[in-house]
Amino acid sequence: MKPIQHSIIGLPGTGKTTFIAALWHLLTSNEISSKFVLNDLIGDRTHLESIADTWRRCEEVPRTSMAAETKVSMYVKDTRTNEVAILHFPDFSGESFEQQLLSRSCTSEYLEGFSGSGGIMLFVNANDSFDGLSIVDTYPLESSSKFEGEPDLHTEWEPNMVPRQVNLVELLQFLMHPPFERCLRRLVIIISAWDVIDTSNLEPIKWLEKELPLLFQFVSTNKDSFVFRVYGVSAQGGDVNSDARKELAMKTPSTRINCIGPETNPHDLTSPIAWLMSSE
Ligand SMILES: Nc1nc2c(ncn2[C@@H]2O[C@H](COP(=O)(O)OP(=O)(O)O)[C@@H](O)[C@H]2O)c(=O)[nH]1
Ligand SMILES: [Mg+2]
Repeated sequence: MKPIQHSIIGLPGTGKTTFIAALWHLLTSNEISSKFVLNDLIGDRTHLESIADTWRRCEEVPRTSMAAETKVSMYVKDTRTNEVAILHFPDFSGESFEQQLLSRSCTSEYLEGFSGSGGIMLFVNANDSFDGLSIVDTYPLESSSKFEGEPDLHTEWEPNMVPRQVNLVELLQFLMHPPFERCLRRLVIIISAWDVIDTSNLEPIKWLEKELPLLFQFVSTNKDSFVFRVYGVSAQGGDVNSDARKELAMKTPSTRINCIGPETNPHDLTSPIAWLMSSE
């Protein structure tokens, strides 16, 4: 049996914890068929049970603080090949990625996560309408709130001063240089909160190309470092802080999940990970 560590990259609020919670529910409930199933229960499941419980109640999962970072493990069996694997996912806090961008250094645990044969899930949130605003867009706002001629006292750089896609490209670029091993990595880009997209047959890859063109261009051109797929995922099924919640709560929980992209059934959240594990 091979233990596989998949790594997760994503800034705060991009749907990482909600994805893991929905995945755990899907694997433990057997409500729908999926590309892989749970083979056995291993390890400490306290964190998984707790976030999946919240998810089942149609509530927002708690924010993952840096202190609450955990690695979760799932012992699964591929339903097509009967191969078994232990999947490890670190539920990193988004702030730890911001910290990495600020200090240009990472923890040994993060480095180790990229040393095996596992793939990467990179999260972006479709509900993030402010990304891509450039200094040209924000200048009128900023200049009206300042006295003319006032010097800009803010000199220290922070990740939120540039669009999030710039930070994501930077995080991927780190993986292409030592101490990370130079190799071809499988990467799935998960566009979370896909339910906010109102164009029903838009392909997730097209959304990425239009909304995050820098990230799209980066992964498309660095073919010797990344082979990628894009999925649109609604792990919650909708906005649980809106009127939609009542309707969501009446559904069989796993059917709230939507996963749009290559080779997937509509509710099968295991498809992106199954591709990370496959060798096709
Ligand atoms: N509409 C919608 N919102 C979502 C979905 N998944 C997550 N969110 C929201 O996105 C925010 C961040 O989610 P979370 O999983 O905590 O992100 P993390 O910080 O990356 O772990 C929360 O406000 C969630 O309610 C979804 O499928 N649909
Ligand atoms: Mg989180």
